[in-house]
Amino acid sequence: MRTLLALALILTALPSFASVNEGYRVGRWEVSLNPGVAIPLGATSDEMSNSGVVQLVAGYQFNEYLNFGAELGWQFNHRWGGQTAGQFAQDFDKDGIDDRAPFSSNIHEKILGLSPAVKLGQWVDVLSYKFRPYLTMSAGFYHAWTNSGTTVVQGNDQISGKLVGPIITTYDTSSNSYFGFSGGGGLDILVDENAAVGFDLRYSRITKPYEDLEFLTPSLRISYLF
Ligand SMILES: [Ca+2]
Repeated sequence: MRTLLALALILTALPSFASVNEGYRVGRWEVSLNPGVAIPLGATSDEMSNSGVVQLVAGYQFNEYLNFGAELGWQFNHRWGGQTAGQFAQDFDKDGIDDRAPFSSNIHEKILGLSPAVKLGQWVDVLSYKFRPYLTMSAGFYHAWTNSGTTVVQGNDQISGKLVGPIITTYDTSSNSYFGFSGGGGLDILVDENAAVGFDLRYSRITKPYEDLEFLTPSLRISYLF
């Protein structure tokens, strides 16, 4: 009887021993595709629209907490437009105060980011599911492109109330590199030994010489673990 009880205990314990050694934890690679939206924040929201974004993240699971790798992010369509502030600030009526008039454009900015990335989080069991809440940080290289085109300022200035424009300004194509960083967090849910889904929310800042660009990026996460 005692032997049977011991055997039963060992058998019930086996699955949990097995789960400790399951491959999704340590010593494996994780590749994630994160489709989402890059939403301009603060002054950046005066200059450009939201853009779709796709992040490709690859990392190695060094221990139960630390995943380290690299990420590639592609913001593929921020259309310039909003209010004349930041890099578009102008004093139309020459009264010494920058005006805030509406502007639109046919210029699109595309931004590619490439950075080493660290992810900190641990898988936890909740009911019969495995979740991993995590924090993530990255810092690295960003490159921004714009097509040639025009901006058109036209409308009532928010400060003076006077009608401004139309004022048409022509821009050449541009291509520049910057330093930037991002940080945030998210949640993975294991749906298979090799697959997880979840969501990610992060803040990113690209340091330009005359101003910084700031974005909030919510995205979905689809991960393959191998
Ligand atoms: Ca003015």
